[in-house]
Amino acid sequence: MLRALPGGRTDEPEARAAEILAMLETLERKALWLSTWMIHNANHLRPSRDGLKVGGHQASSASLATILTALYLDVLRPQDRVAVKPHASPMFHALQYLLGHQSREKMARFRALGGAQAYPSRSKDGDLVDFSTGSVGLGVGITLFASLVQDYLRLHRLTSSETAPGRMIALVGDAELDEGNIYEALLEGWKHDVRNLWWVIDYNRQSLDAVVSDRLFGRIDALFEMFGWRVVTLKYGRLLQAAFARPDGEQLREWIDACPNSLYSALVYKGGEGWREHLRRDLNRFPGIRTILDEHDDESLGRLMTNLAGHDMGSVLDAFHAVSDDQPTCFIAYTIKGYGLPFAGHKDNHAGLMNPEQMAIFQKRMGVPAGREWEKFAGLARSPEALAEFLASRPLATPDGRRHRSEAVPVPATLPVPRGDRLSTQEAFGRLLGSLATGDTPLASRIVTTSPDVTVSTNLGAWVNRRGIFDRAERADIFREEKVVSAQRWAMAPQGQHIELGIAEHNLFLQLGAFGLAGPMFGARLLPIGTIYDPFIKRGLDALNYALYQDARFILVATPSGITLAPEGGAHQSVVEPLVGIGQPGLVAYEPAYADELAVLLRWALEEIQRDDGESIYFRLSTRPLPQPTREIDTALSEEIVAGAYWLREPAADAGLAIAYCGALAVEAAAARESIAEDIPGAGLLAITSPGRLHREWRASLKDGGRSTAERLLRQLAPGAALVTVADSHPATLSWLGAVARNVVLPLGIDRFGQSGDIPDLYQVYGIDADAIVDAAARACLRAGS
Ligand SMILES: Cc1ncc(C[n+]2csc(CCOP(=O)(O)OP(=O)(O)O)c2C)c(N)n1
Ligand SMILES: [Mg+2]
Repeated sequence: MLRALPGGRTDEPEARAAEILAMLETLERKALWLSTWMIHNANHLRPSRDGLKVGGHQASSASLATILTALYLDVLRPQDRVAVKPHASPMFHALQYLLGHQSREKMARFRALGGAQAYPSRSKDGDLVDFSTGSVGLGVGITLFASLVQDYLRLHRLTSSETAPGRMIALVGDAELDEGNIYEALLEGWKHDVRNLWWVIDYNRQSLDAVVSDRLFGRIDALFEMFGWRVVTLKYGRLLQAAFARPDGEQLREWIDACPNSLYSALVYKGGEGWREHLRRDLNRFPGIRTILDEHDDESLGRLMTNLAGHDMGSVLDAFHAVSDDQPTCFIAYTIKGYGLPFAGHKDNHAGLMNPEQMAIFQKRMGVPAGREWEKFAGLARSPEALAEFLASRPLATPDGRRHRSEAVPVPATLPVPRGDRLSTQEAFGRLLGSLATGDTPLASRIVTTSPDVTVSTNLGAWVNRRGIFDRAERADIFREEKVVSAQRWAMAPQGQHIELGIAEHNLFLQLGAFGLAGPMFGARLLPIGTIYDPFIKRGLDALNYALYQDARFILVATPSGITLAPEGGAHQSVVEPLVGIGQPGLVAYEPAYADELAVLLRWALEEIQRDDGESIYFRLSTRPLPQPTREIDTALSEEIVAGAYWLREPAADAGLAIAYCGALAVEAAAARESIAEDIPGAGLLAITSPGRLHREWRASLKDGGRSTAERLLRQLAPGAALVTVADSHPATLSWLGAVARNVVLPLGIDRFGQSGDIPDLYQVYGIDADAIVDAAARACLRAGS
């Protein structure tokens, strides 16, 4: 047997190897105790103020005790990055505590404000956590995209190739494999030939509700192999293997292999007596089995029958250390949910908590003296000095090298404004990126774009033609070589700066999330820009939220949008996305109308995503060409554009009406203002570039007593003036503006599914054309006057 040695060396003397194994087994025992105690303390000992169950997952943590101990205390190197199964958080924190990177106070405050988080969190738990997890499936998927980012950085020579690449590792619950995003990621990863990826499946055959189907896992290994992965199955531990090698031992193996998941789980729970009863019934005719049964008392029989390889430190270490190449590897580790705890194997144990009596028995069994529950080494067979020395020798003993700071990429003071009589914001975006692509600037070299098969239709073509598509290998553009005329040049090379994804929006957001963490995770900052059709943000919304929860920084360009996309019809016309833009933490949304606004905003966004306290940016763009204003944007105006609003037409002093619009409705809003000029002279025309930014600033001002941009602008109107708001999205996007300076608001927008049509028809049917605005203005003025 290959012995586990620090850093995977196998040439040290046997005795040393055995000592390391024993140390790891000892510390695994302590980690199991601490994780269980942490949850017990939170639920039974910490005073409750609200009567809520605090929760925590003792069984799920125990399931990964051996694997996590092996990884964190032996296998991992500083450059490796891990997504830990969310409900193994306590076990993860316990191991960090043993390594000296987590405090006792934070563990004692597990799931309390400021304490260790319920699920590992990059932003809340700090440097210990590589990838946040919580929404199952996403932590798994992002490791794949992170491996692609690592390769991208190395091939672009943005990070050193002197150290070996890190392994991107996901610890995966078996029921987590029901999440479809995992398969979307697998497929994409295969296309991009990802490397250095390990997915370790905690095959405890249980989900939250039940025992998982026996049939599923018959398929899993074949599935991974189909995608070019190596599959390593860790099924039986050394005790069971020794039993199988005895006379009639094969019968025992066959019996376990044929044992349905639910029976195996039930017997794990029942213990030795249950095993004996079933084995006697089924295998008593084999003398070798009778001998085995006679030799084992109930307790040791239970230990034998649950000796799965995922709880056998030697087997786990062997499997991990045996992988020395970069082929993606799936480890299927057979484990037991709640291993070593009284509810092991019980189908209802997912949220189960040991009661105080069970805990007292467990404490005794673990040899932990009362009052010394939080101590690192209390009750262990080894001396504290030897254990401390061992821990200090581990590759992850120092926390260095897990989080990097990277230099900011300089952004020019202005970007050239795309010119033209009529331009859409989407066209302007394509031209802005196209012109950035021509420059040999640090900025251009750090931009990376990506799109789920809508590169061309979101206008990234000019950028891609100039900067190329990323691929590990050089691949020619065959159409070009064959002299077939096309506007798109799609040569692929390791220097390419665009990642072409298949149509899976979850993958887009996981890819943006991974690119957006390149700085802190790998030490080289990238400025990611992803394009998508606006309505399909919903398709990947959880992955977007997940990327932002980790404070990944990127620019999302969503185009086309709204019913303005007219003939494409209701399935493609977005309605609620601007509300996501307002409500989504970590994201600031903009919906500019004009090319010059977008030039200001894109420049600002490239800086904002680099600021320590910055955020990611979402641009909602349109394909509708609009006549462009002739103006120079000065500093004051560009500040207002970034702040979220400015007067396109200033209101007269004490005007009784203003029309506030977003994006492409600039045309209708201006036309409506013209047509009411005679009846209501001096009405203001308020361009809203960012409802979300305005809203947030307004709310903050209510606390700090300052005056927000929205209030400053709206106070230019007469007190109680009428305000018509109009947006190609749900009316709630802007209706709140009425509360800022107590205007009488009449909100127009879309609150039904769209349909095919042209812009005049659709704007009329959905009540956002100039006539509807005029009508609304009249009604709002009446209400304001009454
Ligand atoms: C997207 C999502 N849906 C539902 C849940 C609730 N949930 C948490 S754990 C879990 C079951 C996980 O089972 P498995 O992955 O096998 O983990 P283990 O058996 O190790 O606890 C579920 C449904 C979740 N966290 N995320
Ligand atoms: Mg499970």
